[in-house]
Amino acid sequence: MVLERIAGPSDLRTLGPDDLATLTDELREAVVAAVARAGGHLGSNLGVVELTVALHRVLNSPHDRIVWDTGHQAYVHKMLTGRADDFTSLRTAGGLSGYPSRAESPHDHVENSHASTALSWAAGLAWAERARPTVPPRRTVAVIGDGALTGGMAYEALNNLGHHGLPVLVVVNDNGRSYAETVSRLPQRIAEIRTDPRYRRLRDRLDDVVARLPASGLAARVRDANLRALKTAVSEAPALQSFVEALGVRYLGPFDGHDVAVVERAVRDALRLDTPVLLHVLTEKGRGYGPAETDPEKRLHDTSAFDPETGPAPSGSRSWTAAFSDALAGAMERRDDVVAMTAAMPGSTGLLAVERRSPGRVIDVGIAEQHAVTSAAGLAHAGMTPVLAVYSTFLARAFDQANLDVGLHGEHVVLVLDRAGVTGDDGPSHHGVLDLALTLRIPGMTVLAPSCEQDLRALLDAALELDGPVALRFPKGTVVRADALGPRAGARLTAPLSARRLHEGADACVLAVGDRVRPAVAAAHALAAEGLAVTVWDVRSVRPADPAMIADAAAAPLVVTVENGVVAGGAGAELADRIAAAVGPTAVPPVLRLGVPTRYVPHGDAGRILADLGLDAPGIAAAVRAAVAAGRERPTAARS
Ligand SMILES: Cc1ncc(C[n+]2csc(CCOP(=O)(O)OP(=O)(O)O)c2C)c(N)n1
Repeated sequence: MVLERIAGPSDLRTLGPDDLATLTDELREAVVAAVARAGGHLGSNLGVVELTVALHRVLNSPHDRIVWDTGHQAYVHKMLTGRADDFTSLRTAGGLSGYPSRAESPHDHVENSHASTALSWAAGLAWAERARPTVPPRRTVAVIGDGALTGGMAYEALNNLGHHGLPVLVVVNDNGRSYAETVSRLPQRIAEIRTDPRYRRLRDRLDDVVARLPASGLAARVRDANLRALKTAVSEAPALQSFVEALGVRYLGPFDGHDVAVVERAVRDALRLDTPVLLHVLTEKGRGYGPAETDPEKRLHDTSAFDPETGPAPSGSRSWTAAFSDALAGAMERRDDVVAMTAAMPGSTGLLAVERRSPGRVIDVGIAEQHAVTSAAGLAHAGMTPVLAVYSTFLARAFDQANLDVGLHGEHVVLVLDRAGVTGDDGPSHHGVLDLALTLRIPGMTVLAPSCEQDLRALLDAALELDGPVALRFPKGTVVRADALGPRAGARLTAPLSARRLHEGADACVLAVGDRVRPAVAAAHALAAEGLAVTVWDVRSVRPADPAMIADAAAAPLVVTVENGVVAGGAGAELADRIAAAVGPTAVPPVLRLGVPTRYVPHGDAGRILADLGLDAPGIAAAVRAAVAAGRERPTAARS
C-alpha cells in the first residue's frame, strides 16, 4: 500500500506517476469504506482526490496554509496529513471529525463548515503575512467549490483580494454542483459557454456590428484592436474569467482536476505570480464510485452508512423532512400564492418532491441564506406566501435579514427550520440549537414547534394562514406519529395554536417543546410509577403561548421547561416570562429550564448527546425528581 507510507505531505513528493496512480485509488477506497461505515460526505471527497494530492505535493503545509471552504471535502487532506491510520474512526464519538479540526492537526485551520468563508479567512491570513512577513514566505490557498462560490461572503472576499492585491491562491473546484446543480452562471464549463446559444447570438451580433463599420479611420482601429478582442473574450473566455479579472484577480484555467501533474504545474505557476489568482479546476463529483457518479439528486454528496457493494439504499423510516415535504406539497396544491424556497438544498429539505408536484414553484437561490430571507420578504410584500426551508444551523447566518427585512416589515414569511436541535455527527457547527433563541428575539415572530407529524401538518397550515413572520422548527430523523404521544394527542384543540395537555398531575408542570414532548411524556409515566404526578403540556406554539397552558403552569408548585436548543434566551425563558407576566413576579412558581448549555457541543450520536445533556426521558425524570425533592425540603427555594 502506498498510503501506508504517507506519514505527512513531504512523503508525497518522492512518489512517481505509478505510485501516485495507486495512491489515488487507495484514497478513494478509504473514503468509500469510511463513509460506508459511519456516513458522511462521499461525492465531494471522491472529486478532490487528485486536487488534494497535487496541492500537498506543491505546498509546504502547515507552514503554507490550505483553507478548505465548508470543510466537508477535507477527508483526503486528513489522510495525507498523518491521519490515515485513524481514518476508520471518522465521525464516530471521540474519533476524527467530518470537518477540519484544529484539535486534530496543525494542518487544519478552519473548522467552521458553514460555506463560503474560506476566501475571507485567507484574506485575513494574507493581511497578517503582509504585516508580519515570515521566512520563507507563507503562502495561503483557499479551496472553494463552485457551490460555495454562490455565497455572498465569497464575492465580498474576492473583491477584497483583488482590490488589496492580496497574494492568495483561490482554487475553484468546479464540479458543476452544490447538492443539486449549482445556481450560477459564473463557473460554467468553457465548453458550455462556447455552445451556449446566448453567447453565440451575442457573437453573431458583434459580427454584424464589425461588418457595418466603415473600413478606415478610428472606427476601423477600434474594430481591429478592440472589437475582435471583445468578441474573443465573449466567445472564448469563461464568465468566471471576465468577472474575477474585473475585480483584479488573475484567472488561470480551466484545468483537468483529475490529472495530478496538470494541477501541480498550474499551482506552481499560480504561486509564482505572487498576486491574487483564481485557479479554475474542473472535477467530477463522486468520481470513481459508481453509485455516486450515477446519483441524479446529489452525486451522493452526503449519505448515512451503507453497504459499499450496493451503495446507499433509501431509508426505511419516514423522516420529518418527508412529512414536511408532503404537507407543503399538499398546501401548495390548495393555494397558488405559496412559493417554496431553498438555499442550495432542494433534496435535503424535501423540496425536490414539492417541485415534482408543483413544477416551477420552488426557487433555489444557491448557498445564499441571507439573500433567501430578504428575497422572501420581497415575495411576501408582493402578495406571495414564501416558505423558506432551511436547516436550523444555516438560518443563523441570516438573522439580521430575518430581524430587519422580515420582522421589522412584518412580512408574512414562513421559515421552516429542518434539523433543529442537536443533530449529531456533523459536530458543533451543524447542531441547530440557536434558532429558538434567535427567532424569539424578533418582535412579532410566531414560533412553532410540532411534536409529531399530525401537528407538523396542522401547524404548517396555521403558519400559512397567519400574518407576519413565522418560524416552524422540527428535528432531524424519524418523524413521531401522534399515537406515540398517548391517547390525548388526538384530542381536538380549541384553536390552531393551542397547547395540548398530554398528562396530568399536581406535583409539577412540564412544558415540553417540539421533539422533547415524547421523552417528557415518557418521563411523566416513569415518575407516576414512583408516585410523582406530573402534568405535561405539548407547547406547540412557543409564541404566542396558549394562555390556558400559562395559567395552568402558573398555578403549579414547580414548572419545568424542556427544549432541544440553547436554554439561554430559548423557549423556556420565553415561557417563564409569560408566566411571570400572567401572575406577577412575586407569585411565580420556581421554573427549572432544561436545554442545551451555551457551549460548542462536539460530534457524536445525537441520542447519546441528548442523554448526556439530560434531555432524554431518564434525564428529564431525574431533573423533575430532584427539583420536586428540593422544593419539598426548601419550600421557598430560589427560582432558577
Ligand atoms: C451556509 C451554508 N449553507 C448550506 C450548507 C450546506 N452545504 C454543505 S456543502 C454544500 C454544497 C457545496 O457545494 P460545493 O461548494 O460546490 O462543494 P462540492 O461538495 O460540490 O465539492 C451545501 C449547500 C453549508 N455548509 N453552509
